[in-house]
Amino acid sequence: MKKQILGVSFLLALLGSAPAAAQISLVNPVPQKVEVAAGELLDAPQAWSVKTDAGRAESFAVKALLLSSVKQDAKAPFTLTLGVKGDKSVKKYAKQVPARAEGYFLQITPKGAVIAAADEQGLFYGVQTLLASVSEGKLQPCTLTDWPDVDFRGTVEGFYGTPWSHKARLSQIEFYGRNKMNVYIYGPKDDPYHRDHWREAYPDAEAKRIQELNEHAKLWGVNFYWAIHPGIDIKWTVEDRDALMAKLEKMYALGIRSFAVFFDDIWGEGTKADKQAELLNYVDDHFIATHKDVKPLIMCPTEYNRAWANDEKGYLRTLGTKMNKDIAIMWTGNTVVHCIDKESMEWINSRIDRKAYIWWNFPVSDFVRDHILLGPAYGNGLDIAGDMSGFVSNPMEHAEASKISLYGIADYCWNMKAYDADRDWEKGLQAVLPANKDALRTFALYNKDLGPNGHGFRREEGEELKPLTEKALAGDVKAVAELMQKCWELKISADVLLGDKSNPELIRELRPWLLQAKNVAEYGNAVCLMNLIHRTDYADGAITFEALYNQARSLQEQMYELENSSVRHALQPGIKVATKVLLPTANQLFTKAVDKYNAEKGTSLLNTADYNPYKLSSDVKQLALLPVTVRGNEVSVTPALEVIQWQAGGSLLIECDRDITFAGMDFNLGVNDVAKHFKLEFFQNGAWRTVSLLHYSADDPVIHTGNELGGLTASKLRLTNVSGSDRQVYFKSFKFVKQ
Ligand code: 14T
Repeated sequence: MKKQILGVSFLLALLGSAPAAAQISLVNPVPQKVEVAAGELLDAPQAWSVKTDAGRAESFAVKALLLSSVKQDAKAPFTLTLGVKGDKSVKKYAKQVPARAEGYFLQITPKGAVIAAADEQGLFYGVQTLLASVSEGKLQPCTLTDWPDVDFRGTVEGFYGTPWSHKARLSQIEFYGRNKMNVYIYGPKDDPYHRDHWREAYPDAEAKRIQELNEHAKLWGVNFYWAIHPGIDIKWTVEDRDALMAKLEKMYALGIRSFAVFFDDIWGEGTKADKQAELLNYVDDHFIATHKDVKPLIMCPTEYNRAWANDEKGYLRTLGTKMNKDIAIMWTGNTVVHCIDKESMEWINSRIDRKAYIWWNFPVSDFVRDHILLGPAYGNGLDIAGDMSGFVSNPMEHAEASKISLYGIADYCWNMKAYDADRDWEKGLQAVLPANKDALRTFALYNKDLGPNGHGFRREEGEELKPLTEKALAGDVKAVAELMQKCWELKISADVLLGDKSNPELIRELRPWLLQAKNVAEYGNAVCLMNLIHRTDYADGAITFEALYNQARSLQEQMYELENSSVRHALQPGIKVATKVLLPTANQLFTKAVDKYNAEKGTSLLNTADYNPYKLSSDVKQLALLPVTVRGNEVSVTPALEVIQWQAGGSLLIECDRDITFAGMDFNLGVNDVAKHFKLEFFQNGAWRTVSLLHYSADDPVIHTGNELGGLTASKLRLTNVSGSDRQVYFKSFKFVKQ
């Protein structure tokens, strides 16, 4: 008897063969069609004899078997028959092979297994499915037919900040192969040969590394796309066109066979649709088309999201009509960071006259570097597989940690209708850290949301705590005690992870947040106890309220100090953990307990929980949420990634809770000769006092303060656009130094 399951395993559970489903559930993505044969699970074979056509044995798909712990032995009774449609070895199964690119048919019986695929890539995926399903020493007799919903699936290393290390990239590529993603677009914003110095060839050492990545990608069935970002300073001249062609040819000579050209996040000359289309058509006709083994070109437009699209000027429609139809156009959705639904796909596809290639800005965190995003990948429509030409995620600079959500994204792209973000989150955590999955899960519960950010993109975090926190805040002591338990769990998980030896790179990435989680958990503990101390059933009287109060205050300070310490990664403004529910609840409980104590005892202990001495505010929208960060004596505002629309009269205000004596200050608005348009003032003895601004040279955008700043003491400063008109500037740096 055979029973049919489509992705979900509940049917099997009902019929009493749950272990079978467990075995198939090791496979990611969820296969399109599985028929599980009745009966016992088999023990995985120790060895198998591999049968293929002679030519096929050399295929990367067959070679992938060598990584398995199952040995190859021509005499082994368990046979493994592999082939691509048309091969003699799998002739008998021709009808079973799905007529879909990258599809495969897999049959497992007690005697052996057969994989018959639509193409080599499909054969590779059949092998991956088999390897995943034997990975726990058992084998499930079954018949499986599988293919991807979306043709191109993977990631774009497209974030600002520290690019991934070579080792991290190698590991990513393997992960993509195992989880059936076939695209890795190399486009780190801070690789100079990708963007700032796009015309220049890579030095030998870098070229060699790219070559190695590309070779590695071939072994894992991943198309390595090399992206170039010429838009910042391109001139629409023959010279620049030739410079672009020459660079592409150079990359081709290194072995690269897939290419992308990005025009995002630029302004001025580079943004013209007709010029971009003309250039890319030239590249398409004279480079892509003339090299027969090159994949279709991908481009990222300047108006890459709906909020930025100017329908009247018709940038997108120009690309749609003028640019060759085989060039894919990337798209981030309704805004820069947004989930994708049917309606938004229809909107963009009708303008670009082709299916958009989705660039999903999740789990990227380059605009909220004080958070780490370990939550599930949810929110995209499950009915849009047919509306897109590809789907890539832009991940975090924390490569290992990104795998948690990438695991789910791989599944989403492959089998969209069956996608279940929460199930995949569990499986992803297991895949990333099998040795300490539970600890990682607990920790990840408090590292999902991004906090307030300019893109307005938020994630669920701590929903499961809400029933408890609401009761705790209403004075329910049992709930407070339970909340304290949660804090303990968080602290334990952080300690366990800090001691993990199974994935050192993951722990290195998580380290700032792990240390902060311990502070948050201890703080939560102290605060809960402050609310329980009067209850003899919870506290024995040995600990005083004052001691707990002092501990909580100290931890507030420690959290702040850790946030501004060298524990942080480069460019990381702070270290935020549990900011959506747990920490705000702890802060409220702190205030509540202190107020109550003050009222009872007639004391006046400080009841405020916010320890940050610096406050930034601004009526310039894009500046209002930027964190203020401290390193030693240097206080700075986190740079913005985007062009700032600084309206006439708009200002930036930084307030400190005490007086500071200034030693120096400079900032960079990315534009030459703009100092004259701004006024800098300091609040001293109840009045605003202006300090002069100057550039050291005409071609240096950095703005310095006049000598009168040195030694000046003030508690706030403000910078105002006094030019009388709106200004477009960058916000590349802003810092002052205390004495
Ligand atoms: F190319 C685009 F699709 C894209 O998303 N570009 C960048 C990307 O490199 C970055 O990682 C991502 C998240 O910060 O968003 C884009 O970067 C921005 C976004 C802005 F809204 C840069 C400037 C912006 F104003």
